[in-house]
Amino acid sequence: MTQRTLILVKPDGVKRGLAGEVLRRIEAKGYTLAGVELKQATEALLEKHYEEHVGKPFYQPLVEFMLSGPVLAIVAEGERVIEGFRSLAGTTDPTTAAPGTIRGDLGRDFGLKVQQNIVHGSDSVESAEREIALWFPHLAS
Ligand SMILES: Nc1nc2c(ncn2[C@@H]2O[C@H](COP(=O)(O)OP(=O)(O)O)[C@@H](O)[C@H]2O)c(=O)[nH]1
Ligand SMILES: [Mg+2]
Repeated sequence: MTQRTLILVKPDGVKRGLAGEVLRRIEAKGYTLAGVELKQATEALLEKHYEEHVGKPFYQPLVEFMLSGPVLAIVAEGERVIEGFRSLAGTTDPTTAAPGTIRGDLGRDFGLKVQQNIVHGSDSVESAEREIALWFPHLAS
């Protein structure tokens, strides 16, 4: 099933110069780039993007972190790319994410209120559609 997913290189990844490394891993896996744009998020956009986390203890720190600099927004395409990119990214906590994954290889804990884990990837077909429409309205299906 050919899918599209929304990937973000978060502000920590962009600041650390890892945007190219993330793109390299997406392309090396064989996925196609359908959209790539450096963007400054807004609070309104993040509230929609992270709607399932509104009200959680890490929500405000997460929003502040995501506003702390530009993100590289990417739409990648391919067979089962949604779960494929989640697998490339690794689990949420970068300290224990498996080596070989983006978060496991490049992320670590800095003792901050929110985990800075370099990338976001949509977690389902529904989230991917919703998130692509938010970040790339012209690519929405
Ligand atoms: N400090 C802290 N940050 C979290 C926690 N859970 C999630 N986050 C942050 O919030 C983002 C969104 O959470 P979630 O959707 O559950 O994880 P993801 O899908 O793996 O990115 C994560 O990528 C982390 O940056 C947590 O328990 N503690
Ligand atoms: Mg998530």
